[in-house]
Amino acid sequence: QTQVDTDLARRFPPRFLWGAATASYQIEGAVHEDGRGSSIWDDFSATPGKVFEGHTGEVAADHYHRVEEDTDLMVRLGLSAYRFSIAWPRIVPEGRGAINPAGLDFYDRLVDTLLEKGIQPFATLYHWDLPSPLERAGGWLNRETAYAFADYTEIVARRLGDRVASWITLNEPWCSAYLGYGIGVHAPGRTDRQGAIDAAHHLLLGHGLAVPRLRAQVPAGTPVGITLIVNPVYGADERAETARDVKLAHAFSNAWFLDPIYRGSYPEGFFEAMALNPPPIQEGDLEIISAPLDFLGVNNYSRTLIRGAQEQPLADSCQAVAPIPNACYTDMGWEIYPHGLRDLLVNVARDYPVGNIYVTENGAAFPDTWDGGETINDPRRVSYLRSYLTACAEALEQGVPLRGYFVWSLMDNFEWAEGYAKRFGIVYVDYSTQRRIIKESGYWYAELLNAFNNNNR
Ligand code: PNW
Repeated sequence: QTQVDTDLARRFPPRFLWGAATASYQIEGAVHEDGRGSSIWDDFSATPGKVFEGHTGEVAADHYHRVEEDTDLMVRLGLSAYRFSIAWPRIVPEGRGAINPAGLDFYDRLVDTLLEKGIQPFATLYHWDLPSPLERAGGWLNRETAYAFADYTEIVARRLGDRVASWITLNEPWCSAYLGYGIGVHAPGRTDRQGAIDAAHHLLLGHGLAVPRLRAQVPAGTPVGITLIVNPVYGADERAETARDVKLAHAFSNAWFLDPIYRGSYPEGFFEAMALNPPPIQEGDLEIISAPLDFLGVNNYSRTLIRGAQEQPLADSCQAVAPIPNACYTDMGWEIYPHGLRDLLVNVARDYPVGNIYVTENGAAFPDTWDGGETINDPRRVSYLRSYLTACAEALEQGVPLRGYFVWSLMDNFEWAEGYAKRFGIVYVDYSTQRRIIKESGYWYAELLNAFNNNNR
């Protein structure tokens, strides 16, 4: 085992960045402190029936009060980078207008602490916690939200721009648009498929408007990118119906966002195939959306396998998924398919002018239990990470400009609609005491990073 992982470490180039990722609402808690405003996730999780057993982010992993302890953990793990997100309602509690200095102070201190400990801060500006007042005005269905996001971005960048290593505008706009506005399993819980198309456009517009506002505030050369969920799609057979549905599922899962960002147009025939209308695109929007970026952040957990239907093409990649013989699944019910990460990295780097790529999230939920001992045995997470990192090494060997990898997640946290029932951490959180316990996978990751550092010092 150790031998194999020394060999794995050798397959990554000298300047490769090793990190872990989190998001504000999932770990911070302290939702009423220091002038933070309310977000759509506070509202959604307070709505009965929306989140598993009524869990909320009110306390979460209490990271807001544990920056020293949590950054010490990162040092123990040997991380060279940490990806976190900034809570918009802490910075601009009403979404627009008055700035809350205490919110900026929190992230200022986090960034300084990371730098003191030798860890590069990767900041995501929007990981789903939209200020509630903006949602009451229509949320991402309202074009004005895109302008509010760009204003908020400038406020953050003015304060932190001199120290954040790399910036990510949005995390997974597909989830915000489709899960939040299309099928309502995420905040704000709206169910209107046309709404998802419109929300996606305004998210993309917000991203495009934010990019020059960011660049104007940060030192020249500071990398700016976006993080997308990229879900590789495969056909279960050779039938024409399957090929047609694979194409549509790829457009729905990936090209819906990749095409406007990197080609300045939505995928051809996409809205018609979805039996929906194009969003309200104004002149110049696609030029704004396709502003050049320095890197693409890829989040990947699984794949989609399609078996085409005879009549209707699928209008939703969650349907018409083929049963998979001998497949293994995580606690989320997501198939473990490491080749999918290799394939998507190779394909995205071939099909789009992405420049550099980071895997900004990859990881697995398993039902970990703590018996009061020194660590938690999570062998399935170790083998998941090993297999997906092997896929990254293969992509690198095929010439993919992959510059770093962030495991999801640094620690167990509020897994959105699943509440605290799903654990993604390489560090266990005992929510009754907020004690952190490094899992076996955390020790494994630390050893891998140590082997990497020994090879490259
Ligand atoms: C991502 N899907 O969400 C998010 O960026 C994280 O905040 C989250 O905790 C993590 O992955 C694990 O869920 C996703 O339906 C949500 O394919 C849904 C999907 C993928 C990722």
